[in-house]
Amino acid sequence: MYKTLIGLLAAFVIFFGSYAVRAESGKPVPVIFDTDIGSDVDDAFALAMLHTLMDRRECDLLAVTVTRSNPLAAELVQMLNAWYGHASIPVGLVENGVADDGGYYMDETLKAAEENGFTFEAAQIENAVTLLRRVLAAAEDGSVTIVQVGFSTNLAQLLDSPADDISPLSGTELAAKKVKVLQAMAGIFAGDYTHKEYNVVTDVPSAQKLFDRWPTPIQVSGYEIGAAVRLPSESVTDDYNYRPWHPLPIAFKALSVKLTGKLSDWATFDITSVMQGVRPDRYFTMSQPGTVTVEEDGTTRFTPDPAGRHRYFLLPDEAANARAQEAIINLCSQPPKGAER
Ligand SMILES: [Ca+2]
Repeated sequence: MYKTLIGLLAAFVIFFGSYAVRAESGKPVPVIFDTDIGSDVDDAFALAMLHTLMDRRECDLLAVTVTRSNPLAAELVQMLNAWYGHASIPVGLVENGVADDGGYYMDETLKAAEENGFTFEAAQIENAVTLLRRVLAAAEDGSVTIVQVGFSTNLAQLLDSPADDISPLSGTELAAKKVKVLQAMAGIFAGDYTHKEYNVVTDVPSAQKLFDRWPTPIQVSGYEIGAAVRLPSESVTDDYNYRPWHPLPIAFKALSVKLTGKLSDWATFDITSVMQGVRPDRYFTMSQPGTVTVEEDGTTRFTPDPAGRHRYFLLPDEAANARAQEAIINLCSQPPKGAER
């Protein structure tokens, strides 16, 4: 009799114990997206995927901070947020940043919004570091995933930011206290190590500071990962026709035609960091721990070290690559819910 009761009790504890674990893991991942949107188009698709994952209650996009030193980039983020029905997400813009060029598709995409009569209300664009400090100060300890898919300018400035009215903590202390993991698309860790990856080489001092001083774990999607997992151009032409107009195919076509003269399959660099941030270890496996070093010329080096805070994405095998590609196709093109457009 007692045995049965104990058995029942044990079954009860196991059942509800595992339920509690699942309920906990079902909480949306709080995400800050830091992007150099405007040159390559993977930033726009990565942002679209975040909106989809937000609709699915898998993530909560707390803020988007822009590292491209061009107000058009922040306006484009506001427009995309609004198009996906999340116009109230705060947007920050870098100060004293790099890369003020107009990129390859910002004009065309914003113009399409105007021509289609798409209007929206959004909060004023603010200073990126101020926004980062405010959002981190308000977050639960150890909860935030930052996805950095451009230059390291904003996060390096955050590390240097002193205590202020927003928080008595310095930026480094705030990051240590509030951030769970930093997902970064940067560098190269397989193949041609002399390759100077764009996000790193565009602002070497900030990348050096980030990998030297960022206080939490960093998982790095190197150039080789996004280059290996392709977004098929057929998906962009076929899967986004559910609305009278859609900003993603417009951005994609403008970029692809400018750079390759036609519609081409595209690399998925920034998208892979979003996937690992919101659905950790589902599509990609990580290296052993170690330390990423950024050289003066912008090349990157990984030194294994059991006490290191950094890991890089390992190249997916054929089956894992196909799984990741299918998820990208479906999640990036998923129709948003609840928005007027
Ligand atoms: Ca990018």
